[in-house]
Amino acid sequence: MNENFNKYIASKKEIVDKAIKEYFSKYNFPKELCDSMRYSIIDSGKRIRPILTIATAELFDTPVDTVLPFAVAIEAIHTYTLIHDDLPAMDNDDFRRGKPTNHKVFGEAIAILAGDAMLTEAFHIMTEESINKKIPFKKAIMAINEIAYRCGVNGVVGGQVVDILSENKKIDFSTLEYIHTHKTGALILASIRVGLFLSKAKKRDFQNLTKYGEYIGLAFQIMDDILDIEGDFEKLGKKVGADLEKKKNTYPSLLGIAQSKEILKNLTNNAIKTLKPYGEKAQFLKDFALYLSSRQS
Ligand code: GRG
Repeated sequence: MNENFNKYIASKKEIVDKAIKEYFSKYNFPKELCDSMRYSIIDSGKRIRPILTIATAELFDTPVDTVLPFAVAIEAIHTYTLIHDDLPAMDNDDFRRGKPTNHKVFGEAIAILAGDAMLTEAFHIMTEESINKKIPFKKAIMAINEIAYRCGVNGVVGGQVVDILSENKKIDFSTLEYIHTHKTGALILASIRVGLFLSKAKKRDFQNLTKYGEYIGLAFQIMDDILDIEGDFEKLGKKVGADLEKKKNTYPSLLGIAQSKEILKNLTNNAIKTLKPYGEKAQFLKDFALYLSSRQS
C-alpha cells in the first residue's frame, strides 16, 4: 500500500484509539465489568469500521470531531459482537486480537454482561454526544437508526443466527450470501452510511457509497474465509482453520479457494468503480478496498 494510505490509517487509528480510551476510562464501578470492557476494546483491533466512518465523512468535508462519537460507538458494537461470538455457546474461541478471549479471563457471566454493556453504552455515547455537540436532531436520529437497524434482526444478529443454525448443514449459496452480508457486511455498511447521514451527502451519494459498502462488506468476509485457510496465527491474532473444524459454510468450502479469490477481486473492482464520481478525493476509500482484499490480519 502507498505511503499516504498507511499514514491516513495510522493517524485516524490514533484518533480513534485515544477517544476509545477516554470514553471507556470514565467508568470504574463495577470494577470487574469495567475491566472486562476495557480489556477487549482498548488498544486492540484494526479499527476498520471507525476509520471507514471518518473517511466517508471526510469525503464530504465533515469534521472528524462530528463523527468521532459514532465511530467509537460502532467499534464498541463490533467489540461486543466479538466477545459474544467467542463464547462457549457460540464459537468457543480461546484467542482474539492476539490474547485470551474475554470469557477466558473474566468468566462467561462477566463476558456476556461486558458485551451487553458495550452495546448499550454505544447508544448512550451516540445520544449524549449528539446533544453535547448540538448535532441536528434529524441527522443524529438517522445515524443512530441506521446503526440500530443494521445490528439487530435485519442485520448482524440475524446473520449470526442463520450462521449458527447452518453449522454442520449443507446450505445453498444464497443462504451463505445472507450470512456474510448480515453477520459481517451490515456493520461495515452502517459504518459508511453513518458518515453520510452526518454529512451533506445527496441521494446519489447514498446510492454510490451504499453500493461501495455492500461490495467491501462482502469482500471483507470472503477475505476472512480465505485467511482462515491461508492465514497465520501470529498475524491474525486468532486461530486458523476454525471454520473447517466447526464445519462452517464459507466461500472456499462452497466454491473452492480459486473461485473465492476471483469473486473477491471482482467485488473489489466493483467497489472502486462506485467511487469514480469523487475522483482523487476518494483515493483513500479506493485504496481501502484494495487493502481489504490483500490484508493478512
Ligand atoms: C454475537 C450478535 C453476534 C454477532 C457476531 C462479528 C460476528 C457476529 C462474529 C465474529 C466472527 C467473525 C470472525 C466474523 C468475521 C468477520 C469479522 C467480524 C472479523 C473480525 O473483524 P476485524 O478483522 O477484527 O475487523 P479486529 O480485531 O481488527 O477489530
